[in-house]
Amino acid sequence: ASSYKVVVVGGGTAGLSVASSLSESLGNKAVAVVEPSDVHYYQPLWTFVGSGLKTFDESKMATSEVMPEKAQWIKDSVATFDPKQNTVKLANGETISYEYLVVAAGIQTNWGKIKNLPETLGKNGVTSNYSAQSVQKTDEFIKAFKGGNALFTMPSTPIKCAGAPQKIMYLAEEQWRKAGVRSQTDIKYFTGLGKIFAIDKYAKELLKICKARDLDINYFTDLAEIRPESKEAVFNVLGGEAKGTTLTLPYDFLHVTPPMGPPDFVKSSPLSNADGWVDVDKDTLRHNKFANVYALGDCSSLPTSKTAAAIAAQSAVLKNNLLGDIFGDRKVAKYDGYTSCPLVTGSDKLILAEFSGYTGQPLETFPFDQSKERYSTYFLTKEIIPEIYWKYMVKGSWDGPAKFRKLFGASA
Ligand code: FAD
Ligand code: UQ1
Repeated sequence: ASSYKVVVVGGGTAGLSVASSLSESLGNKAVAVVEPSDVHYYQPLWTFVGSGLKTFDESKMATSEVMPEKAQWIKDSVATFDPKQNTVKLANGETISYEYLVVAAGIQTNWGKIKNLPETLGKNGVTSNYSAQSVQKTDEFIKAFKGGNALFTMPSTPIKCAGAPQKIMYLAEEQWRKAGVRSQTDIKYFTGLGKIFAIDKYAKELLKICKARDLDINYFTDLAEIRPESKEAVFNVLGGEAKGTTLTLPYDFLHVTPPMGPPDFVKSSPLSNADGWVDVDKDTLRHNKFANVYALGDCSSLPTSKTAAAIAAQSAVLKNNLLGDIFGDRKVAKYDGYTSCPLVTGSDKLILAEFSGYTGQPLETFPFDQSKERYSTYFLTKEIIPEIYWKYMVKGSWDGPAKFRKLFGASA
């Protein structure tokens, strides 16, 4: 069996941000990245792709181009973990051994949990920005829409980028207004949760926008089924007076955010906690049972909201602590729960939520109130951060904006 100093499982945002620096520090072929996909996606761009503000091509890069030069790319999936033996087994049956393991396998989108969704996605007005296969359909269906009932959903499960299900609603509403079909259109948002956004500072502003733009927000209402023949969506009501009943509504346009959860192969492994996520310490990112295992990003148990922005901060902590294990030359670093969600509210404005998922307190970079809609933060998110991602983050040299926050002396 082949053997590596470090095996990284997953070459997405989290895996590459770790593997690039580690392979620089540890030398040629000391680090292996197990990643089955030929294509690497910058998923945060999909909000812009789904609204026609960026092209799909701008969101992708060949994996071969972003894979760190000194890392060994193993183009396969991990099937099982055996942390007692320090090995992983690949789908092709091969076993690989490691001294240190980093799990960065992302979150699993469970399309099949909504009845009829897999077969209706991308057809007759049903779409989702959460898939490379359907994100361009969102733009197509928004532009073709001639009025009627437009529904946007958010599930009750944890998801990546908790703001994305509503960002596309704001962008669609603006387009329909400009196209002159808004007055014939009823827009409804359904979330399985009890709030529009977890942090009140931003939720308050978002609710003002929804009110002003006549967007009807419904809580504890979780999409369960699509009936493509009658063009109806069926929701389970999870709270309030109608709890336990279902709600059936006609749609002409339906943007679905599918339920998500830990990847099956993580959930069924000895690495998972009771909820199925890789069970790591929230400060150090080290596994709670296996000391030579770390995890970060969407597949981890870290109790903060799952974003690329969070990974920038996590990655710096993980690399420090793992290299500390190897070289014994540095202090333990701790992750503060930083995460960010650029809430696009139109084609020229955005609310830049930045906060700690650990304290629930804002951790804003800039010395102005980021809960107000601005063009500057829109431009930053659409034009600057993608550059940062491709030039620095996948190369391991973007730790997030904490140093700018300290420089500007803004909040906390
Ligand atoms: P991923 O980047 O998804 O990578 C996981 C990798 O693991 C994949 O490459 C996959 O092929 C691989 N893998 C899976 N199974 C296996 C296996 N068995 N073996 C080996 N490899 C495997 N974040 C922000 O910060 N800001 C935003 O504005 C934002 N907007 C978003 C909008 C949308 C529509 C979406 C979908 C996401 C958005 N995000 C945003 C979230 C962000 O994209 C994710 O949080 C981030 O990509 C997670 O990184 P990850 O490495 O954990 O997972
Ligand atoms: C960020 O660092 C990041 O990762 C590259 C994102 O992912 C797309 C983000 O959306 C945001 C907002 C940040 C935070 C960066 C700054 C400059 C505030």
